Amino acid sequence: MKLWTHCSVATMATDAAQAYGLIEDAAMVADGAMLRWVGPRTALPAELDAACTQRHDAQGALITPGLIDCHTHLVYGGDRAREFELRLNGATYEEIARGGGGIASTVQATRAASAEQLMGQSRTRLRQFLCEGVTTLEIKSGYGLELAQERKLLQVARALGQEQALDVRTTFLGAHALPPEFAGRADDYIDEVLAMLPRLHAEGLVDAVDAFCERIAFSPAQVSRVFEAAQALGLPVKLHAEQLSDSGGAQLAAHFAALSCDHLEWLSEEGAAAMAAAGSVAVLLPGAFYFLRETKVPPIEMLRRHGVAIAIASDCNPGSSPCTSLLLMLNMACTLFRLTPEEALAGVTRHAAQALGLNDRGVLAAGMRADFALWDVQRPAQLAYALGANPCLQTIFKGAPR
Ligand code: DI6
Ligand code: FE
Repeated sequence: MKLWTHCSVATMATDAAQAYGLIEDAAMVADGAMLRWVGPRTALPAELDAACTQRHDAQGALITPGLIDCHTHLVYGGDRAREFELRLNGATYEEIARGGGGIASTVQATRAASAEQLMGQSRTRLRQFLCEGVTTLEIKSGYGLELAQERKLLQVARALGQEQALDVRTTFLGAHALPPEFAGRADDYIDEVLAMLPRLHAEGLVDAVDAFCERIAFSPAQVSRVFEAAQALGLPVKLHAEQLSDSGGAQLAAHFAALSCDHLEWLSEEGAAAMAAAGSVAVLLPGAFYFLRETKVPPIEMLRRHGVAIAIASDCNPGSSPCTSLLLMLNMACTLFRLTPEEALAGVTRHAAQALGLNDRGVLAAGMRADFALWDVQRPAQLAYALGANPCLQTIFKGAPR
């Protein structure tokens, strides 16, 4: 067993009296990949102390759960710097999408890239997340939009999880955009998505199913067909909902007991109530809000009032959030959306785990995974406060330093 002392631990446990579940002068014991004991050092049972063969002095570091990014499109080809220029010359994200740019241009670049090229480009991005204490990261497909191409993306995502010391969760986002070969035939493309899903699932490539419900993407009726297919396979669903307009996506997703609804700038009261009843997490993406220079802030107060859990994610993607820093998202969740630093940190730990349907992480407590990060800060709020600093000293994944 391994022991860490001379640290304070933000456990993020909900039953704790202290903000952040903070324990000053804490001790943590890991047994293999799991935590055996977390508490005040003075309360550590003597026999556990004696059983620890490896002892680590954390030198006063703050320890938090390993960070969890529950919404990324990390695997893609090319970039969209040209589109960034177009937008700065007056074009809007929606106009570019309708003109065949936007997601479609990334689809073209992604299809043209080999698995090795995608792996290289995506690994570079992933390493930046790893440097900031991320131990679990979700990756969506959705830039292939045909069976072999979606398979390529999901295989690259799985391979990244295998070669790097973190957990990658994969999400099939076949219903992300209409591929050019299906122009004007969205329902036919949904048929295609329904054909892809069971095959990719049978290959062990799919942990969850997502869709983009928006006037520039798919209608609630079309998303509904995808979700029915997911449900029939026993796969959990989540939805890109109410990002640019209110299309009732949150209610639809809640009807399918979605793990999460993501974006939510235009969420209605009915949508929030439905999410609360279904236990769906609200995943907020301040990077996309910032990068698209949106002005409509997600209804935070409404989410709080309905008791909807809030997670924060990077949405790492080439078009609306070319971002590889979850720490920066913590800051933006506070400055742009007015979350408290404690809510923001819960958003990349406990609630992010919930948004992925994982109940063995996101909180530091006995029986949970020994995934945690050591930070060179005195107080947890410093993680959300700094812009562009990376105070991560070390990350422990499944009980081992990486
Ligand atoms: N919403 C987003 O913000 C990303 N996907 C989605 O459905 C953007 C994807 C892109 O522009 O490439
Ligand atoms: Fe997204």
